[in-house]
Amino acid sequence: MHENVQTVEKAIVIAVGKKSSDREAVFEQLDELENLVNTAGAEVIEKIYQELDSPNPATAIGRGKVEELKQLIEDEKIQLVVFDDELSPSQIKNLNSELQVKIMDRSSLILDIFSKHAKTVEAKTQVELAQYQYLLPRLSKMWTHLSKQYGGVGTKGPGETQIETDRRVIRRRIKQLKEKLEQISVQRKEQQKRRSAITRFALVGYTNAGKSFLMNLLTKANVLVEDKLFATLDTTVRSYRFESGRKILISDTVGFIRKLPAHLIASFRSTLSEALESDLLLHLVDVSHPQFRDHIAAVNETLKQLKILDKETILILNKIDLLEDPSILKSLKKEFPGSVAISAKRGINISKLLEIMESKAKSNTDNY
Ligand SMILES: Nc1nc2c(ncn2[C@@H]2O[C@H](COP(=O)(O)OP(=O)(O)OP(=O)(O)O)[C@@H](O)[C@H]2O)c(=O)[nH]1
Ligand SMILES: [Mg+2]
Repeated sequence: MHENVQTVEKAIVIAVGKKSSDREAVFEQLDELENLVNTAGAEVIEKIYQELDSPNPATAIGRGKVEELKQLIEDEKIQLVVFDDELSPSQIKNLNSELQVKIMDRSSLILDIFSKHAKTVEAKTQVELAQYQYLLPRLSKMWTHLSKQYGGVGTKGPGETQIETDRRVIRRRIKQLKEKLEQISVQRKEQQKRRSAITRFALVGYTNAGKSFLMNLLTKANVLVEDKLFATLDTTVRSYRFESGRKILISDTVGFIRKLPAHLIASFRSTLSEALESDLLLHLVDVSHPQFRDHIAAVNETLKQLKILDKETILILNKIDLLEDPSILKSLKKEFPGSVAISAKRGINISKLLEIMESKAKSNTDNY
């Protein structure tokens, strides 16, 4: 749906929070938003945090801040402003006409990244579905302003076709996309049925936790590993054989993030079906990240939305090579009993992890 990035756009990221908010957490969230903006191909020039008791219904930020922004946009030649929280259609409209630059919120930014990273037919179909679902409720307000407002990073606006489209056309397209995904999911179910006798592990976790790295280490799957958000948008399944000869399947899939748009999660059900259908989850966490506890909560929240509730889960504390002080590891083990601490990169504790996985696989098949 979007063109490629031609020039690096300059961006501002903004968060609005209550006076009582934990400032450190808010700035971490702004850092994450900056990371998302970079991943989408733009450069963050300024990070702004405004404390307000409640967001301004017209412009999210206060009147004075809007004026301040205008000046900054002019001085720094800013082309994009991204808000951490979801904006209402009228807020987008007002901000756009005041500031005369592209306005995005976290949801539309994530959608933009997904659309850029989608490679397979399945991922592309799911992203397109999510984009239309994001657009549909915003259509009435955004209608005449669509050309200016709905566009990804590095694009001037939507494709020409979108401007001309009306709801009916979009609804029809949504229906087609859903049918296409249904077909893909039937094929996937067939494959899954054929493999049902073997215990299946699904890697899940926050984006950039190291899922694909661990997948490659264990199975030589050769999936893409990158120090960027949402490197993986597909699902890869590979078999692994323990030294005893016992075989299991491991899947690697799309990572999660806080405030992942609900329609995006819904659209990705097909890709996530491997996790939905698995016997056990391997929940991988990057414990070197200062906000990793929030990451665990965000992943659990997403699993809940996907109705993956009581699946047996092994919590894997990854990237322990980056912990500065060994005493941190000790207290983490106390805090997360039953977890296993590893470094996929340095190969630390992998045999311990495999031992736990094998014993879980054994009791899983014994239950048949
Ligand atoms: N220092 C360190 N880096 C690691 C470790 N494991 C993975 N990484 C790095 O973390 C980054 C992200 O790894 P990926 O495997 O792509 O992460 P992912 O969880 O698959 O991320 P998404 O596909 O975006 O959801 C890469 O740069 C890896 O090299 C580890 O144990 N220690
Ligand atoms: Mg990955």
